Amino acid sequence: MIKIPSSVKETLSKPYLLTKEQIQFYQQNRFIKLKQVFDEPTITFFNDAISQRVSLMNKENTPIEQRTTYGKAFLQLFNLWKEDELVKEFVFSKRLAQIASDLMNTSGVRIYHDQALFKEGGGGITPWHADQYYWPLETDKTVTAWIPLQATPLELGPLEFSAGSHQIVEGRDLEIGDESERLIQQKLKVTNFNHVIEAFDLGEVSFHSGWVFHRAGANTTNQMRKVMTVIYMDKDMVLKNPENKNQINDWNTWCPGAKIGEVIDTPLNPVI
Ligand SMILES: O=C(O)CCC(=O)C(=O)O
Repeated sequence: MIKIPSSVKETLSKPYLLTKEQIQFYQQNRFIKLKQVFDEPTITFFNDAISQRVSLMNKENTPIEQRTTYGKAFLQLFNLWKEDELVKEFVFSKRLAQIASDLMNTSGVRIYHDQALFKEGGGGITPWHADQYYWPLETDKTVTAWIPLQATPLELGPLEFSAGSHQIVEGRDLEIGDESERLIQQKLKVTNFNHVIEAFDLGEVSFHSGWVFHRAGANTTNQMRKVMTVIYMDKDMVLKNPENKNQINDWNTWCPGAKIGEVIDTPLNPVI
């Protein structure tokens, strides 16, 4: 069995100190990109581990041109931490969880779930959307760590943000697809929110909250854009009455057994 090198283990738990300005930036814009969250050996090690797990879990075999816009955006595999002890160490990284908690100003965070999002060579755009439309969660204290497993230039389709757009309510109720891309883009055009489209260095990680609008460009290369994500919520997050079929599905899938009006404290949602 492959073991995680001790220096990589240390990196996963080493604190990453945020400045007051960085926390303020996140609070205002509801996203932040942080450089050097992980070093090269850590990314290389988990690129291998996560890629292997994705290969084992992936069941998509429809040719890309025959898929929907959502299907063209990425291969999407969930809760790798349940399947793989190595990947679990990464998803349960105290360094990442501490950043998530500090940005949201909570006393701790729980895992909502994790996802690998592998945009294939020739893969399409990820349409504009806000994640929390899918989540039966009472407050906006939610954040996704988006962790590229390689340096990610614009050609690979890095994540893009509409800075501060969590203030817009219109468009929140749209599923990811052609309509969300068109309507949200139209809406954002007539606002002053900055559309941030930047490459990611190796080891750079972004954090975005549940209601901020974001998208990604197409992957115009013939190389996979490999990304791991971890979705955190406030450790005191309460389950709300689901408002749509996606939220019912999320309840059954990511926090089965949780009760409406109570803190979500199931075996799938450990405090990190
Ligand atoms: O990786 C992508 O293309 C999209 C990611 C995303 O929308 C998310 O992590 O919330």
